[in-house]
Amino acid sequence: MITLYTAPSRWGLASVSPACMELETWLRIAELPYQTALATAQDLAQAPYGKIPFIEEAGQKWGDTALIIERFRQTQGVDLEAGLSQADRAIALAFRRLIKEHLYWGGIAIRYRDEENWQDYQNLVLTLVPSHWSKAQSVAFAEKFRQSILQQMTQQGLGRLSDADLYQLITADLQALSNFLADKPFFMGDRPTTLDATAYGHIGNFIEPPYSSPIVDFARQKTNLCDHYQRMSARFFADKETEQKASMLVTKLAQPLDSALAEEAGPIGLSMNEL
Ligand SMILES: N[C@@H](CCC(=O)N[C@@H](CS)C(=O)NCC(=O)O)C(=O)O
Repeated sequence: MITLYTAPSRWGLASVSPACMELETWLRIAELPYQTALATAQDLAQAPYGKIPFIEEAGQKWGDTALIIERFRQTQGVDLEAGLSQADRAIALAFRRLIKEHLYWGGIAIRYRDEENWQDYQNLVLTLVPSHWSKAQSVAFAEKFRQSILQQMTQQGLGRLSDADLYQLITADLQALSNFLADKPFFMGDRPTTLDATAYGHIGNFIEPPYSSPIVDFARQKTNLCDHYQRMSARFFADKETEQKASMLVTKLAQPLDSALAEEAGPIGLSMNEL
């Protein structure tokens, strides 16, 4: 059995890590059975390439989404690109790189560079921390993690840009994706391919979290990208949505009714009628 080491599921997303959500979606499109494990700080430190997602299979760990997918292509004979021409494969690969190597950093800026959003997002980073750590240790870990991610963004180059310049470049990526998807059900036509898994994991992580940013506003206005996100959720994650709604209901019913009702219902939140 494949174990996928991933980040927590929130806001209706399979994972708050776009790359983890991409790989989980790919496994579902490919219909490969897997189980998930929440990565801890220690898992991350020992992960191949020091990042999530990674998988464990038959006692061996494998890292990097693209390499894992390639490995499954070779070992399991799964090729989601089967039937695409060489030119279409090249286009799909270029879009995947655009999403993972460029657009991704726009999402990093929203969570890690914006002070207000970070105040909330750090709670998710803290889920990596073992429960026996003290509060001071945990807070220090979250801050160090933040600085390491922001440093990666500076080294990549996009971290050196002003918010206005970053907006210009990142929204151009979103516009290009929207133009390319146009009115097709999936990026490469009638069937989902790896690019749909990549786009789904990343676009979802822009539009679902309750973080304010002009980039998020722009993404939410791209109706065909939002519709693609909904289509992928309904087709591949209908079970997770039901699961999350059920666990939110239990949490809300455990709260005093007034505060549960006062809470704003997010994209997967419960409306007052559902309560
Ligand atoms: N190219 C890698 C990128 C993975 C990646 O960037 N993972 C992030 C979470 S989305 C991570 O582990 N960041 C922690 C770190 O860089 O220390 C893949 O697609 O698997």
